[in-house]
Amino acid sequence: MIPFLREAAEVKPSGKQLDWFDMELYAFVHFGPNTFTDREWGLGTEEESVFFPEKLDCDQWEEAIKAAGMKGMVLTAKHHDGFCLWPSRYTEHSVKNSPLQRDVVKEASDACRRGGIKFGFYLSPWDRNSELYGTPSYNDYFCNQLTELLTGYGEIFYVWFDNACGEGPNGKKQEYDFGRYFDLIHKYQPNAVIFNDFGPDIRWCGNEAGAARHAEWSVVPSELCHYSRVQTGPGPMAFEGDLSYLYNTEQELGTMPNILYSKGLTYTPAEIDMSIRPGWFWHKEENPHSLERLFLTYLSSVGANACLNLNVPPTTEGLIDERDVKRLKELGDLIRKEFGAERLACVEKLQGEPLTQPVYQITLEQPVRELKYIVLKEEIAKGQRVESFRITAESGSGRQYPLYQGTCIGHKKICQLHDPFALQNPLINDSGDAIHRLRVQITAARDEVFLKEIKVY
Ligand code: FUL
Repeated sequence: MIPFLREAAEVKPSGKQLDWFDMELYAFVHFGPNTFTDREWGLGTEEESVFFPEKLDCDQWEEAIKAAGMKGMVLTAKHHDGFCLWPSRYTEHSVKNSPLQRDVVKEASDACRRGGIKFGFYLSPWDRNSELYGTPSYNDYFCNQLTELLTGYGEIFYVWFDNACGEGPNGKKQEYDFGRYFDLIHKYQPNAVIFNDFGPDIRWCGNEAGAARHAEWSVVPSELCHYSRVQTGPGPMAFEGDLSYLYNTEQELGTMPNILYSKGLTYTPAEIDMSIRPGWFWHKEENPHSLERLFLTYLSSVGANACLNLNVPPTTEGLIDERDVKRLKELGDLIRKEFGAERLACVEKLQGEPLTQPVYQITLEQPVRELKYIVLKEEIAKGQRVESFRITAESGSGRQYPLYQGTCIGHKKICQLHDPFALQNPLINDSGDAIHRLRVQITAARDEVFLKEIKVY
């Protein structure tokens, strides 16, 4: 074993990253002047009077979100237009000068607490309204606003920074002082995870289409996640190559060829962010995506070592659109139906296998002709280690056949074996020979493997 791979296997998540991973699915809420002007990016010149959600009811948001099984809400406290959903002391461009005259951040965070889900916020550093934008004083302004949000709304689980850096009203771009922003969060909300395209705690997956990579490693080169804490020395080929080209959109990030060239590794898992509709903000003409698309997104994000931040935008009335409410409920119902009851089985680790290639035998209590999913989890508190695995089935007569091949496992890998939307699912085994046993064989790992869970559905 190359010693560096052992070191890579030891790269570990923080406690708050583990808590975040367990949330799996939570809601983005894009709301602001854009909702009323039918835009995606506001100009910053909108009158405060446009913002008037007459039926605003954050409990209705919370209920809709919870029906999908989501465990948190991330509200756009300020989008690129600079309008604040809370009455900030540092600008006039906020709810305080709108006909609403209410604090939306307070109402949303209170609704989350009442409903037992977590609350976090998105704060756009790009501000098309502030006259200070593009000058060093803007960082002070931004820190003041950030402090208001960190200190006035109870426990915050997540601070989501948009990396967009466009021009402000004076035509200048801003140099963001992210180090200073992060320090404030560490000071006031030490349990909050921070999202930014390049870490420190959570990184962007590189697309808004809902897809994780085939191998979505949480352990990635520091060349990509330069805001995260580096936990290893340089890879064995670090000085024979260069990874400075790495960007979130690369297909391979944490895979072996890259980590061997890296100057050091960080633990920075991916979030998949996507909207339930085509736009991030609500537009009357848009409809929610199909249940099929949303469920497949769930499988390809939560089921591929990432979390899903699914955006649900309130309407001009200040309510989640009934079409979206219905879709969220359908999604929650389907997830509960597909993963509500696992098959009883006895899992044993076979003796005598190499530590990096263990084999687990799963004996089903009742033989079955069809399986829906096999869900695997690694003990990620010990690091992410599995590089590849295969699953085989064994019939009563001892016949063995392949079921699935995969790469990463990490927090959770959902191996999909059926299509819940097909009119008739082809039986995995139509020979009349039911499946009695399964074998999960790890074919490569960076060090000793610790699987936490194998569940069969
Ligand atoms: C992007 C923004 O420009 C979009 O408007 C949206 O907020 C998305 C989540 O992030 O960078």
